[in-house]
Amino acid sequence: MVALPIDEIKRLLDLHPKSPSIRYQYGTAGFRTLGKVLDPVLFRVGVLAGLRSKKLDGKVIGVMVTASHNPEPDNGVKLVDPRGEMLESAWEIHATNLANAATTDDFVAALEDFVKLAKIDLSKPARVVFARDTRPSGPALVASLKDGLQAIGAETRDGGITTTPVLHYLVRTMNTKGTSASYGDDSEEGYITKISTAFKNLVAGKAALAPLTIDCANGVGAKTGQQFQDALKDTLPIVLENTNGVLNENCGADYVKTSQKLPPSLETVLQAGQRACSLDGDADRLIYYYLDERRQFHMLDGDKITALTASFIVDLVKASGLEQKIKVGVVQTAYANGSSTKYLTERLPVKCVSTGVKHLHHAAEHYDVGVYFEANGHGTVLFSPQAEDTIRNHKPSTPAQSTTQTHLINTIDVINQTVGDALSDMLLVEIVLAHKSYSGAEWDSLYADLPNRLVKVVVGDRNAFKTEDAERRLVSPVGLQAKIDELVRKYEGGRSFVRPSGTEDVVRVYAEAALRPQADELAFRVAGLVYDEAGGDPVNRPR
Ligand code: G16
Repeated sequence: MVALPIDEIKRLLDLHPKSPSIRYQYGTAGFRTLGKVLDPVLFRVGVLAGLRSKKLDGKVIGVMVTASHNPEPDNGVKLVDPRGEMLESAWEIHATNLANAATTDDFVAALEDFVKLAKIDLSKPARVVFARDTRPSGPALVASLKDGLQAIGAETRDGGITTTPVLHYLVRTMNTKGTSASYGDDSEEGYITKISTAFKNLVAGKAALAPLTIDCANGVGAKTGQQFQDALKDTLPIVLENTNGVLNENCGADYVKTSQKLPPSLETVLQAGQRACSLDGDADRLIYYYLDERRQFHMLDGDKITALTASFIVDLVKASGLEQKIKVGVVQTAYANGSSTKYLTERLPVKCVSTGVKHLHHAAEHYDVGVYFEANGHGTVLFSPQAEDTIRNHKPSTPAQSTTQTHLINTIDVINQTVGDALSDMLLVEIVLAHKSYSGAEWDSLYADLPNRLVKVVVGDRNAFKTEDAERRLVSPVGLQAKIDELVRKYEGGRSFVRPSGTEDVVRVYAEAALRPQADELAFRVAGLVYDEAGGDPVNRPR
């Protein structure tokens, strides 16, 4: 029986002490808080990643160091399972327990208990690939992660500075290398080549694409965007903006979605009628927009991306003669605009799940082709292995069917199915716009969004907020939902819900209504109810 290398773990753990006053939580997208307090967490995550790999017989596990859309001083870390999906949720609680073990002895005891409980065979190898975004706190956190990986004896690969979706891609390609399920070459170049080749195939013969401006949120997407720029050249002229200022400040997908306006830095850059898009800090979210002739801003968010891409795939499936064999479905969250849900349910099966890619991804796996995008622009399209086989092995009966079958195959390759990927999603959008000859305005006119508003409320303890019905209703604090219901009834087309964020120490309030002033008023009144109930300085905020 191989035992845990306790002495080595203790020696290295002592270099990364935990402050007793901080409580960490593995949330919607891993651990996320101020970068300067994450050092002990990274070490422990390194050990856990090694154990996860051993549990899965030495399959490669990914670790991404990022806080995505959060402000620059924040950082975070999340684990990626072998097919490139998020860590199995049953392990999240163990991640939280290990992160919070107070002393070296507590950590070792928790580790030993966990190894027994999870029946981990320590003689198995551990293989881990990690990467980070551009945050200043990244290098020190990666050093701590490496100590954790060394302590558990993991074989490691450093993916360097790259986007979250590239890291997910690396995990999947490393695990499928040389098998019939191979997902591509296991390198960043392999990722760029696979996606850009499929893109070029899909737009070949279409009218030349107008230049596309990308707001890179001053994040790592600028680097990968540049790689696509080099690979695509004139096929898609790309203009990169916000490439090296303060991360996510007054720019990026979250800024645009939440404030519903253009990043100020694009005001002088963007021409009327021209389309542009924003990535977030680690390039896994995408929001499009354009200015009309009066230079009025129009946003094309994750819901609009769903409507556009799902209908394109449905059309290709039909035109290939596969309509009876392949069913396309959609997954959304409570944040989906009511108009989008109405539009989509009239055409396709639609499921609503809790916020967080892991929930959407799993629900999408139940369809032959599952299209999932959160309204915030985080999402992708999943083809089940059977659907993919059916598409690839289909015998078309006409030349037209053969062409669309090839389009479908290229569409599969342009999409990063491991996780939401802003740049791959962006190329998918560009393909659909090219095929349908749509301008931003034509895409926008698929349906009209209900006016909506998203606000944050700072509360003493966000964990006091518990929800049900895919986060559409509050069960705790008791009585608050009834007050929200009473308010909502007063607004035509009103809808509002409240949920604790899993990535920031706040409670989020969403509201929509038939008219803009009403949506704003409803959001602020519901926020007022939340503040009266629980507002205050967060008890757990690290300083
Ligand atoms: C993460 C998750 C998303 C989620 C978002 C906001 O995105 O991956 O699924 O929608 O957080 O979550 P919450 O409302 O719980 O804070 P990102 O882009 O920040 O990694």
